[in-house]
Amino acid sequence: MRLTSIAVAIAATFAAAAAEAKEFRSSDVHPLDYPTVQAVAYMGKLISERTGGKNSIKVFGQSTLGSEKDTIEQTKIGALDMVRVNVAPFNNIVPATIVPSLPFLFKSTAHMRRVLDGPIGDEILAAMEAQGFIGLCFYDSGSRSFYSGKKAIRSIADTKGMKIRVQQSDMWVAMMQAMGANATPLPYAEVYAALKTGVVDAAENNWPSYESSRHYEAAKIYSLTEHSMAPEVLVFSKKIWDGLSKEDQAIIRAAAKQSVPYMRKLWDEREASSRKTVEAAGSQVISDVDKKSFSDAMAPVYAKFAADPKLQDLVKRIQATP
Ligand code: GTR
Repeated sequence: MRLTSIAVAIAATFAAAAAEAKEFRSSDVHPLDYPTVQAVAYMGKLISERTGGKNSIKVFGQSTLGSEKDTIEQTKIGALDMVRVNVAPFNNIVPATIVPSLPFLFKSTAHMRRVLDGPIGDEILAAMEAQGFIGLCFYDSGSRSFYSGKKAIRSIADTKGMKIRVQQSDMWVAMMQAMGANATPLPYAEVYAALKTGVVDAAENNWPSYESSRHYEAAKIYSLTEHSMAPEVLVFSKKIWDGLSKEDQAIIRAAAKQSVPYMRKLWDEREASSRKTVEAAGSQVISDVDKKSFSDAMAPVYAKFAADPKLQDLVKRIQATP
């Protein structure tokens, strides 16, 4: 009798656990070997270990679930559990995300990491909640620079009149306008064709994206303007989050934070190897760039997009961070 009731109790426990078992779906625009995708997969491994296999993550790469803008919307309504995107497509939704996207804001990779790892980073992540997103962590995205098949970009005189693809953000459009360019906002998956067919004259990105997207085949001149260090961000759907136990939430938060150093190691390696790959394939790297000609022209962008006192304060605190 006793044994039977114990067996029944055990079976019931297993059934409950199985019923609750969750495989969170996470979206990314990059291929499966890219550092952001690898980091979220690593985070999934930690979650699975810490929940005895109950919870896990499946990452869908290469925009298979949609563009960043679309997958952010899916995450908001709870059709998708998680999404890893750049902060840029969040700029129009969560104003605080504009700040780390601003041109020439961070002084170095170390500075950017110090800021985002500290209270300022946590404040920006927390600002996402009011819009339906649990901001889990930032990942590195290096510096973004221009590339074109048509000409080298050495100063702001060169961007005048160019058609340049940007991410889907009003701040990014304004940044290009301040450089005298015509901004064309496009989803990432459409950039290769846009470069090939001449819909745009140039795009801009970091080394790993320039390489893994094969944009280097269509635009061989990479000019080291390093105009923005807009980081990546990983968010969870608040709609789904609110239905999770406190314990599961804590496990997810901790695993996300722990995936950051893992990602950075992969990132540093990938930045170096991507640069080598594209140079070996014939990309020309322009390093005699007059960055000051660009940064001097950015005042109107700050004036318009960081005008809110809260954002101004964030900018000041970032600038004052050693
Ligand atoms: C990459 C970033 C993507 C996406 C892409 C783009 O560097 O990792 O999330 O923002 O740039 O330019 O659309």
